[in-house]
Amino acid sequence: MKDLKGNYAVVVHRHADPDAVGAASPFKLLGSPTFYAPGGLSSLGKKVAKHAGIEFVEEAPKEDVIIILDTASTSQLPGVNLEGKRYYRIDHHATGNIEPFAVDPSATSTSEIVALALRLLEMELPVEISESLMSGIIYDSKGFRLAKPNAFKAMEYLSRYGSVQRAFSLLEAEEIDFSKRMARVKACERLVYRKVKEYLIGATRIGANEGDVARTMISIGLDVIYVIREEKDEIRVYARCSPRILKLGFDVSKLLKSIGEELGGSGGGHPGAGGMVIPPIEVEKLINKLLGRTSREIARLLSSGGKG
Ligand SMILES: [Mn+2]
Repeated sequence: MKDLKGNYAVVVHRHADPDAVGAASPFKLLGSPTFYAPGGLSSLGKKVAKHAGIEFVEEAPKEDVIIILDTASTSQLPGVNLEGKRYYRIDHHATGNIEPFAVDPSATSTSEIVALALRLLEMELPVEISESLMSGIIYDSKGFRLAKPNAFKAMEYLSRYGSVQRAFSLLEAEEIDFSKRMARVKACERLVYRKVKEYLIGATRIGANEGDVARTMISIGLDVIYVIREEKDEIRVYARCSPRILKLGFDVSKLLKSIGEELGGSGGGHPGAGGMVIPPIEVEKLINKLLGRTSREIARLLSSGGKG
């Protein structure tokens, strides 16, 4: 592609993941690209970008030639206008409103498509590029669980130039920071829980990191958790559910909507994750109400045989 000789843009989707970033990495070997992530990078995406030695700008590209990676639709590219530009979409997503250039829906990752093209060109790769591409393949194939022969063909080529082990370690989450660990421990200390048959429901209070605390409480074994955060003139409640209780037909958003309205506020969300904002009340009372109503709802679902 003669377009890749001079200045051009490489663009990845919002919250770009290791596959998008991995697929972008070898372009730094071709001409003088600028890398754009108009919707930012995910935390693992950042880790891979750092490893690859590329910096992304969080804005819309200015260049006339654009390589679009791992992105099928303009809704994934906030603020980007493709009109009048020469663009090339390299991707493994089948459907979207961006004209395809090299799109293979049978590939498990965009990194795989890019790696196989480099393999055809018999490119010798720097170690950080081969490892970034491998991490993209590993990430999107869910650790090879979804991989097809071409993913291994790409891995065979890439592993000549880098370490598979380092590619895996790029995908390990960063160490949890102190404030998060502190919030998790406090949430456990303040946990109030009840057992309803074989289900565990609970509530806790915390001043920050509600989302992480809620996920942690589900991962330690609760089926429904309410994380309460008291602010100056309101109380916020975050809720999460286990897949186990969702199978029963439990919908926490309905419950929070009705309790929220009763208490002069509002609530909603999805069956498995919801929120509620209400005027200040005594937290003990609120916990009793949340757990009481949740127990009754579970009992009702169990007696009606679920899904009702
Ligand atoms: Mn992908």
